[in-house]
Amino acid sequence: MAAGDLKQGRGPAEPSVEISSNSGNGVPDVPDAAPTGLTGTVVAVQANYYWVRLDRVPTVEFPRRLLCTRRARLKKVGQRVAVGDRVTVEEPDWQGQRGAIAQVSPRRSYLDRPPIANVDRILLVFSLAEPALDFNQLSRFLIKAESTGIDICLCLNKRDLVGDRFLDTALDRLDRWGYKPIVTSVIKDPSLEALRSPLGGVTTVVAGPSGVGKSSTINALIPTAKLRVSAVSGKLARGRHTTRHVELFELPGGGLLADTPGFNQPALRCTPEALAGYFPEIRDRIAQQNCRYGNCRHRDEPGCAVGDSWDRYDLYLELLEEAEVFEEQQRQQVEEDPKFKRKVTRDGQAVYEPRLASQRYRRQSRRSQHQTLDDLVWDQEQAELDPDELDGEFATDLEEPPWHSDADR
Ligand SMILES: Nc1nc2c(ncn2[C@@H]2O[C@H](COP(=O)(O)OP(=O)(O)OP(=O)(O)O)[C@@H](O)[C@H]2O)c(=O)[nH]1
Ligand SMILES: [Mg+2]
Ligand SMILES: [Zn+2]
Repeated sequence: MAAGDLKQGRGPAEPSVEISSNSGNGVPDVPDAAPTGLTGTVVAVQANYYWVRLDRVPTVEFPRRLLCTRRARLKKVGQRVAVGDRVTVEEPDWQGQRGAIAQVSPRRSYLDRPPIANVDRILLVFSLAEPALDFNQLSRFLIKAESTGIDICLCLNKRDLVGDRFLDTALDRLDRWGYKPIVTSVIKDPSLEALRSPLGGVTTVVAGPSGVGKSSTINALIPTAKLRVSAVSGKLARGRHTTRHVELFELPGGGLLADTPGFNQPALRCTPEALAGYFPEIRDRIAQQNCRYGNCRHRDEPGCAVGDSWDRYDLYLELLEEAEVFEEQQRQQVEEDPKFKRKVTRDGQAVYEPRLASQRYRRQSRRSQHQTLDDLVWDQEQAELDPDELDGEFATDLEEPPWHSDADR
């Protein structure tokens, strides 16, 4: 049985899916919310109200959570508030358990599905059986998670359903990919000791296919979370765009966890250049020796340091082809669209920017921009979005991963 740990090292991040270190949310770049004021973390959003968990309260009798509104000034500047945001709270009404968010700190990271700020880690849960471990699917989830630039902790659950031999073979294979998963059984060993250290003190999003035990895992770690556990494993509710609520639950020893609904096939949309950085095997080989040509796609180029003698090589080729098709489609689509213009950045990357248009157009087009140009176009108009439109809830789509990364624009 292998004790898990975190994957080492990162590849070059692709700009379009890179998690921004700045908020891009209209807040000046200050280290953190005012040190003298009341500070806390937004743990849930309900319509225009935000539940803030305060870092500390003046006396123990005071409530630790306040239901807050957002100051009109923040609304005016288009400052959105998301779950995970670090905020300063003013005018606390301790008896009524109310307050007002006066300031939002710059975000370290931002995921847009579900919308959560300051995520430190993705806990990727797969089950060893029921549903059966599908290495191809696991690989796609891993690569999608890698593309966010956020740390990944891989967990293989339902240990009780498989024998030692099966487990060892799976662990060997994942080791060759560069991952050392944590092996759990919520049913047999609900203490989940091995997960406490990687999850302690950080904000983690739990993701993975349906029925693998994500909600069960959170319930075992945080009994007060009381998340719904699906009776029939692996069955997805019918229908697309089901709206769900996102909430951060606090671990008894510190640290925050968010559940997400299961998805079965994440769509990877990235450039061919970025793809290689999402494979630890490629990163490791390149760290030891560079390919002869800087723009090597590691297919069959002369002087390639990566080669073809590794387990996921065929998958890499498959995804490379998908990435090339995706890139070409995006290029054609954008070039034919008079609403966008092509620009080349200082580091030679082609980016597409919306041409200036009327306020009316900008509002109407925002959603379609996101769907079609998601990973390619910087959404410079985010600040103009109605801030209450999406806060705290997210649309799910069976072809989309729940933790799709949207570079914080
Ligand atoms: N045998 C076994 N069953 C488990 C284990 N963990 C969870 N389950 C069962 O697996 C089923 C699915 O668990 P959930 O926690 O709802 O799975 P989920 O990943 O949250 O699923 P979605 O919400 O659909 O994405 C439930 O019937 C659980 O009781 C485990 O370690 N072993
Ligand atoms: Mg669940
Ligand atoms: Zn190469």
